Amino acid sequence: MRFDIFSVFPAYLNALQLSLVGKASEGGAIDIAVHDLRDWTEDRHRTVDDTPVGGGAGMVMRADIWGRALDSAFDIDLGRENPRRILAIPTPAGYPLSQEICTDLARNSDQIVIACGRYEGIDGRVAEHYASREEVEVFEFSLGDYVLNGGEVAALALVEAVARLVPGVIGNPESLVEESHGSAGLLEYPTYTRPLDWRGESVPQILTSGDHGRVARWRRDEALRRTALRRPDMIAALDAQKLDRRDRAA
Ligand code: 6GU
Repeated sequence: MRFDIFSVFPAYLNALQLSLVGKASEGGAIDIAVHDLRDWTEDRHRTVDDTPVGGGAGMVMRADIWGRALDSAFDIDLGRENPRRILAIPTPAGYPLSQEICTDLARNSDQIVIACGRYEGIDGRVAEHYASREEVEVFEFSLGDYVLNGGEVAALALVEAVARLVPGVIGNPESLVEESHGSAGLLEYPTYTRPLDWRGESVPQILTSGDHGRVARWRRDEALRRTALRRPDMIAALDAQKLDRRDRAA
């Protein structure tokens, strides 16, 4: 899996050299290239934006510059026939990013090109143009209902969420199964470690009982309670067939 990230603040993406994602890219399971959008400008001031047509506040990033930059990434030979290439554009006006989408991207895509906008965003023709090219799928995505100043933080989130699901990136695939937004459709239950007493707070006694059945039931109850409180939308979306009698009582 190859990631190409375009930004006017490429240093923002230095964090990708750290931690698990950094190790995976050193080890060769994934490839990450960060590009400075200004490398595709043609004027002395390396201008990437202009005023919005029709008026309004702020500046809009120019389609001509984005087009040259993105073409350079989509021209890269990925060493296989008909690779699946994604153009991911972070925007608060995008489709909500989800674990399901990240899983699909990790398993089934060959290249994710991320176009990080700043200012009032990227000229709308860029998304339209690449959506009309049959070798590219466009995915305009949002992290949630709040506004960031640019796409860089969202790009970091997308790369980390997808890269950890690419086969061979996480050492222990078990750690992928029971987490929040996994197949159970519930938030994850709380976890604890030693010391068993800390500042007058003790670890729930059931967890030290050695009774695996009761531990599993307690965890499921906690996951349900937490999800009902924090994410009532997820409770409403639960498949009633997957709930047992104890779930309903809780
Ligand atoms: Cl993906 N981009 C920006 N600029 N703001 C956001 C976002 C993305 N997701 C939530 N807010």
